Amino acid sequence: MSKAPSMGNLFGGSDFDQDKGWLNMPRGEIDALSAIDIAVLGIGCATPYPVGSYCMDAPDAIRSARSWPSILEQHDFDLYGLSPSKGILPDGVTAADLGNLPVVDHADAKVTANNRAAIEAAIKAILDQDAVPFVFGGDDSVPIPVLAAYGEAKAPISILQIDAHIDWRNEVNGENNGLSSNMRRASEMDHIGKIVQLGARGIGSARSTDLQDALDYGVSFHTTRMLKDDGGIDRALADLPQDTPVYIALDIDCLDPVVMPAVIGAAQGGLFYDHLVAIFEGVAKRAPIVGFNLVELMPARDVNNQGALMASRVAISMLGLIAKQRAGLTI
Ligand SMILES: [Mn+2]
Repeated sequence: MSKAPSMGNLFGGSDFDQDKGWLNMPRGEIDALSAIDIAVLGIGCATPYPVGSYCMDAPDAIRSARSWPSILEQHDFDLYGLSPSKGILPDGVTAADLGNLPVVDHADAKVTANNRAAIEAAIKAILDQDAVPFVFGGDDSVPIPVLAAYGEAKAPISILQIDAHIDWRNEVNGENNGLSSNMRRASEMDHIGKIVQLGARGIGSARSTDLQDALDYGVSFHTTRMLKDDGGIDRALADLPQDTPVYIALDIDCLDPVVMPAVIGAAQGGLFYDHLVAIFEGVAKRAPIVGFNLVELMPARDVNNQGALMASRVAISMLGLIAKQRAGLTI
């Protein structure tokens, strides 16, 4: 008996093929990526605060939001405009979904140390095989061990952070590696060079001393209000070193809560999808993208799957641009 198509299946639905990965990609194994350009990895948490990680189920929410069988081969107008394409990935570029790394959602110091070690080892394994790590978090503590994995071999690496919050707390209740501290920890890594941070707005966890420390380090900040000014995105990207490998750390709460309800701390006055597309394209024109994370999607707060669909769409835009770079195409 044939199964009647559901309304949900019309545009992806929720029942994608569990044997396949995000966007119906082939599944891959972390130690067997010899012919893979882009490696998708779900990492549900790294160093949660005692309240726990509220993003453990985000990777699967993103996968199931938009993963119908033919999607990778269909034309994407946001990526290719009116030039007929072979799909999101150009000829010769391959991607695989490695599934979810087994991490443990607990704030105990031994547990979080194990999480961070497992994450660092996994990302190192991906980098050693010359694939680009493409990470679905997880809360914003995930980028700390991800960035640690890059090491001196690839130095210097720039970071482009896009986030409503600057994440420069030294510690929160004794925890140094939590989601409020990722950019400060990154700034302490020898292989990290320039840090450009986009999208700060409203009142986050940052204290004035945190902002001052970041400015003293040399961070180039462009607040959401600055980005929305005429030419604001171009001015922001001009602060990113040309042709230096760049890691993109995207906290999905950079988006306005109107279009991204699925976050823990909704902050008014945020970015919209088109801003992110313009930022992504500008980066891809300027420097090779050597890694990407999308963190802080909180499915429990989602409304009509809108947040998961948005996260998936944003990630497709980044996937396509990294793929174009790997193929040597003009952005
Ligand atoms: Mn953040």
